[in-house]
Amino acid sequence: MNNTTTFNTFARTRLAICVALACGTAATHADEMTLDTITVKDTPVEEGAGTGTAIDQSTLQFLQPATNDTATLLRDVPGVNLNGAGGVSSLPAIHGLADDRLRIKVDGMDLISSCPNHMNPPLSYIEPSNVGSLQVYSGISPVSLGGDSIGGSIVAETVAPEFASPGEGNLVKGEVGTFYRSNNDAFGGNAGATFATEAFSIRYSGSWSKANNYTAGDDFKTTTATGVPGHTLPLDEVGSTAYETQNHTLNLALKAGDDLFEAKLGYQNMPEQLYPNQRMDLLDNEQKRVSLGWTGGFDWGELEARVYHESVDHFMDFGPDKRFWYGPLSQPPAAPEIGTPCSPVGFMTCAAGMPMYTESETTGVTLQGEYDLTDEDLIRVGAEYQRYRLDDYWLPSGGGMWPETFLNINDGERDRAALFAEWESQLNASWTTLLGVRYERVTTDADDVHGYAIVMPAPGNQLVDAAAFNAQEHERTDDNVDVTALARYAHSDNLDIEFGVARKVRSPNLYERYAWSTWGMAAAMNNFVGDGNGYIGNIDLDPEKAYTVSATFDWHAADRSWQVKATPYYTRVEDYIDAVRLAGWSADQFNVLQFENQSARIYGLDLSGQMVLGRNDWGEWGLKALVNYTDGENRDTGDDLYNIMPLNGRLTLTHKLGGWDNSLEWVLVDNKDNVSDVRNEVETDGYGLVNLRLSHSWKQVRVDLGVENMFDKFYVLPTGGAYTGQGSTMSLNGIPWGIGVPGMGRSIYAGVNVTF
Ligand SMILES: [Cu+2]
Repeated sequence: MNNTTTFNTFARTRLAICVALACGTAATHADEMTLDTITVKDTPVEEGAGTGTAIDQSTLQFLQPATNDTATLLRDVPGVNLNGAGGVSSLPAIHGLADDRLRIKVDGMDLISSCPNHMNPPLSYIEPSNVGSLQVYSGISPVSLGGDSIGGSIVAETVAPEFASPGEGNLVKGEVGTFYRSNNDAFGGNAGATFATEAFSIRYSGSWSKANNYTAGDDFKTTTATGVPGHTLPLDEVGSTAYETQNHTLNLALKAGDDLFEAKLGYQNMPEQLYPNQRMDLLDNEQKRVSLGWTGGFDWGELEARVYHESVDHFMDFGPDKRFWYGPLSQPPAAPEIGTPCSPVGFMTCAAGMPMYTESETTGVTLQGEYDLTDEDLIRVGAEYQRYRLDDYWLPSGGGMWPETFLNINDGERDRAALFAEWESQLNASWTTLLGVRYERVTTDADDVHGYAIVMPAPGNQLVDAAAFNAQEHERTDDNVDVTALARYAHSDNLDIEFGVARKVRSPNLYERYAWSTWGMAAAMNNFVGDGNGYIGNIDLDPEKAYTVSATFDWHAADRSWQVKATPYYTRVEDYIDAVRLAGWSADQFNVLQFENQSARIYGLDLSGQMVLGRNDWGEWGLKALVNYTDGENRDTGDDLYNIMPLNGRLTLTHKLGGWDNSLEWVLVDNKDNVSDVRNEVETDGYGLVNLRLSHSWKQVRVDLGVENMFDKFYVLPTGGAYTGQGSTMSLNGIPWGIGVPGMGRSIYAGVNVTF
């Protein structure tokens, strides 16, 4: 068994365990349970049946030089699209559900974004070059991998420990890599080193990357903001898209008989990540994490335990592009040079700073066991506990934002305790079932707050709002029950069918419950969706409850030389946390909204296929295709849900010859005219992009060369939110409404990786 082996869905967790064990002791066990072991060749993305998709090493290697944003490694997975954010932290969406609605695990930890703009989502802590495995459960994810989420699950692991082969002495190996991308002068490098004996393994890996703002495609140099006559913004350079980040990990592993002990330490230092769709920029993020794990094999099955701790120090203020005030609209300004010093230039003046701090501590314990009931039945039980503490406060500065410190979330607490059980059963040669139930208790709380002012004058109703918040009981306890039932049916050598139903529950996050200020400026700071609006929390929010039914039909040749998969799905979410209008709401502008439970439904279809075209003197040729369709509606208001990707597809021609591995991609996206009215979401035009990727591998050297957006097409990201990347952002409508964030223009990239 190796990494190019795809298992059926239910054996998927076993693959994860196998990867964690470097396919050692668990391999035999996993093989036993594998009903249908399929080796997929010549395809960068491995697709399991239905819910699970493992992204293989060749795809990871193929995309690594093109991106520092780990979430973008998921771009070929059916049902997944990416919501634009900062340059290294886009938010994956599965079937229209994103962010906290998904369960994203990094090395077994349920990491939480600690920022009122969710600038530090879980995958931003793992650099693409250090991703060892990435698995997506886009349909119904088993309760053992879900919890406190209503969409799918993403399981990311850093590179698994390697041990020396018996009798071959110590293992010493390393790698170094570097890349450059032309559009935004992105440049960086990574290095890794492993030393291992047969029982002990230590691996360090580190990476650094830095990029300037990117430029949009060449069709337009400027665009006129809708509804703001004469006000133009320079859009060739997309403001607030630069970044710089550094990641280090140290992984230790010890093998003793059937036991594996692991310690994983991580450190991130991110000096800058600017945001084109938020009013603030990340100007420092420091994360420290440690995860200790033990996996033991027994006659009856296996046991896995983990303890982890993470601390995050996050700081936001205005990056260089947001420090300018454009002046009166009667005097449209010339395009300011990015990075011009802060002294007044012409009629422009400087925006004062607004220092904002977010600090969190997360501690977790997980225990999971697998018990072999019979040869055909397996029971998986587990318990999890997570303790999360959050402080979000803004130091006094100028412009009404003083003299005290604004307490946005004061001593926030969110604790989860969960128990689950799963029963996996092979009924006969063609039927497998998985039944799971999970109970989770989520308790949230926060202390009393105050704004910048504790006596009059206090702009924005701060005294009244704080008093109203403080008068309420803050603690809330949710008892959440998840149930999933999945079945897989192997109809013939050419057709597999998998189907399932699930109830999944997610409790509100701390910002959704406890962000308290109705002041436009303060509310605009609480926004995880990048739409430019302000949000007010709601203590009385109930957990979201999603009921999903989905099926996957997988037609294929017996040897998988061709394959077509279709996954229709339908989800109804009771108490979906959407936003509602408040007094003063108006069309075609930014507004202050409040979180409210409503009813929503999402349906759609993922279609994917691949075929071998043939082989000639010039190599092996193949074709892959992918189509995603999602439709989301608020059932209470009839409004469309926010940030739903329009119909989109991808056609890829693949080519292999000797050490060459190449592809030509054609990405097609439809117009977006189903938009959220309550959020004044901007419509976007359809577009097509062409990407070319070439790679050549020798024994120790790999070279990648490619061009993305080959024809330098101008386009606007359909789920990239509102462009707020330039000018002073503190006044809710001081920046023009109606502009989406443009995507990147042509970019040529090159990467080299050397192993030794
Ligand atoms: Cu932030």
